[in-house]
Amino acid sequence: MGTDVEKRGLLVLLCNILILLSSVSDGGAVYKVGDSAGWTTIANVDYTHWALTKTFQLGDTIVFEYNPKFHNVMQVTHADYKACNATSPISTRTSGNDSITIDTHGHHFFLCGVPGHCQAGQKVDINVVLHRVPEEAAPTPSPVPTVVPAFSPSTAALSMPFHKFGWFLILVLQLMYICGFY
Ligand SMILES: [Cu+2]
Repeated sequence: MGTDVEKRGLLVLLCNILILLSSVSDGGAVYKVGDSAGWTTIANVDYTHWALTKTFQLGDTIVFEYNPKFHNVMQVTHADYKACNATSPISTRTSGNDSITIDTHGHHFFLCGVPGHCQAGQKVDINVVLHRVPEEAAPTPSPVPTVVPAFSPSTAALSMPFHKFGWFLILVLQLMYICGFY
């Protein structure tokens, strides 16, 4: 009986290590803004709607793909986002293929600084929430510490970007554990 308990304990430990490893090493999901249309004004993409269909998490990468002759990417404040003000951006990108890794919670506002483009809808709000709770009232500027839960992959699945292979391993290990394989 003693060895059985040891093995089960080892298994739980292994699962926890897997959870930690996958949450640390996983680069996160990659989202191309506007999907196949990319970052443009001609395709009439509703970027607000596009962003709302995604669940952004810490470590996710946002890719802006566009023709740099006609567009750019500026990260701006909420006020400048609302006003389509491109005169005082936080940062500007002009490569035509810009990858931005989101590593803080809250809203990240982007717009195209070419005159008229933001007004035409070329603006997007990337909002990273810790949990899917309504918090439209106030964006959170300070980063919220990520809590690594104890052995509970089912709840962790809702809050962590997981590598699919890591999840598969955990699932298999859990099944083996439940079925008394060990
Ligand atoms: Cu533009």
